[in-house]
Amino acid sequence: MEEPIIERYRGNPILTPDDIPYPVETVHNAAVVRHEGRYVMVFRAHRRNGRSILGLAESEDGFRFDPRPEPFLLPATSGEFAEYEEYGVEDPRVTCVEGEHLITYSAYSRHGVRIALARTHDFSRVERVALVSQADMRNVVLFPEKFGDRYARLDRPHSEISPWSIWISYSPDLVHWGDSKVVMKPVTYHWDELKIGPGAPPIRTERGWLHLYHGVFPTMNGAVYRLGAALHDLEDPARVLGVHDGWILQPVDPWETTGYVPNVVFTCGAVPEEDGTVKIYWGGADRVMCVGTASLARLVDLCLEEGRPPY
Ligand code: M1P
Repeated sequence: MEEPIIERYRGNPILTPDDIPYPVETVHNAAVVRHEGRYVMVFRAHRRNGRSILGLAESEDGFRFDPRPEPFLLPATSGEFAEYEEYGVEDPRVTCVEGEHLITYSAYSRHGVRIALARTHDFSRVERVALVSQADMRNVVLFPEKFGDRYARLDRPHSEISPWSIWISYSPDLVHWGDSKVVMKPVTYHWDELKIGPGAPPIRTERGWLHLYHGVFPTMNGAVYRLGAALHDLEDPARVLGVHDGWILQPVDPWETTGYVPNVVFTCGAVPEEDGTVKIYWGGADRVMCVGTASLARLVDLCLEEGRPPY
């Protein structure tokens, strides 16, 4: 039998609502980064009112996480963010750029969903920077390096004419974004035909930026969320060198097929290791957190050798 592309950790799920020392119904869609020799996870959690907050957990080995006693980021109740976070904060991504950890997350309100940006140096103090998109936008991931003097991000705006595609945008200051271009689209009658969205912040490899994204297929039994891989040019990240034609992970384990939303694996973070592997983190059925390990070289090969054009 062929080796799985992602080897699931035998101890999955690695974090569940029962592990959290304050009341939550879910622990999912977490960003994970390394900070001062430890793994830091920023996760989304539903409260019993159905609205989300962000929590934080830490780990020595990337597998066993200890949650902090208090939430990390609650929806703002005053200031310019409050009006746009009224319904909750969701799906964080953390990218370390020039020594600071930048957090993008979805801010939900009666006005729709838009992206907010916050920053932290130590994961204790967190400072909101700006709302960096209009509605409706979800799933924004920053590249960990600048291109010339500009930051870059992958976006997921929504339009009825070109639904749920992945775009790229640039900024001189992290606040004002533009020069947007479409880079990848869902493919008809394919595992990611309904929608795609940026997943983990891109990882630099010798052959390109590896981007792990999610793709959605509509079935008679509801949507199925899977993970895929794409490779972007190192110098010009708007150029997609290849997209692996198949998925790299699909819901299989019981905590992926059943939960808050069934049949979902959804990534917001992956940590490259010195031995050429990458730890990929995903939410299972929007309820628990899971992790698996893959070879970076194999993921890149899949994009280049078993790839399809981006659209
Ligand atoms: O329920 C599955 C996912 O649905 C949304 O994802 P997308 O933006 O791709 O539609 C989000 O609500 C996400 O949090 C959730 O996991």
